[in-house]
Amino acid sequence: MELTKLTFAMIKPDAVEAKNSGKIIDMIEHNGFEIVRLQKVIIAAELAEEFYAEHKERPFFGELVEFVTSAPVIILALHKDNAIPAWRELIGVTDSKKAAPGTIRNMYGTDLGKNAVHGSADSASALRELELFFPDLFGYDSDEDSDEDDECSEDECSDEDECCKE
Ligand code: RTP
Ligand code: MG
Repeated sequence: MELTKLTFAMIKPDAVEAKNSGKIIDMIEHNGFEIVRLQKVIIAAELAEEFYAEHKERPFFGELVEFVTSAPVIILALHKDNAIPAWRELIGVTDSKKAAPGTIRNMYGTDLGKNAVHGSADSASALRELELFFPDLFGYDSDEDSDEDDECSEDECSDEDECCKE
C-alpha cells in the first residue's frame, strides 16, 4: 500500500439513513478501489468542525456540521492509482442535481447539502483527513509490496509487542 494512493471518503448521514451504503460500497469495489479502512461512526461536533474547518466562515457551516453529526456515517480510506481524482470523478460534482448520470451523487444524493458522499479535494486534504480519522494508517511502512515479506503477520507472531515494533 502506498499512502500517496489513498483518499478519504465518507458515506454521509443521508445515504446511510436511506440504506444506500451497501450500493455505494459496491460501486467503490467495482470501480477498482481497495477498501483499506471502513468504519461506521457518529462524528462528534468538535471533530466535524475540524474536518470542515476550511468552510468555517461560510454561511452554511453550522448546517453542515449539524448534518454530518446528525446520524451515523461510514468513513473509508480508499486505495487506487490516482485515488483522489478518481474518487472525485466517481462521486460527481457537489450539487447532486448537477452531478453527471452514473455518479454516486447523481444516483444517491438529493441536493447541494445532502449529497450522499464526501471525497478529499487534493493530496493535502486527503492527508489531513486520513490523519484525522485513521491515524493508525501512518504508523505503517508505506513501502510497496511489503505485504508478502512483512515479518509482522499475526500467524508468525505470538507476541505482537515483541514482533511488531518498528
Ligand atoms: P465534500 O467536501 O463533502 O466532498 O464536498 P465538495 O468538496 O464537493 O464540496 P465543498 O465545497 O467542500 O463543500 C463541503 C460540503 O458542504 C456542503 N455545502 N453546502 N448550502 C451550501 O451552499 C453548501 N455548499 C456546500 C455540501 O454537503 C458539501 O459537500
Ligand atoms: Mg470538499
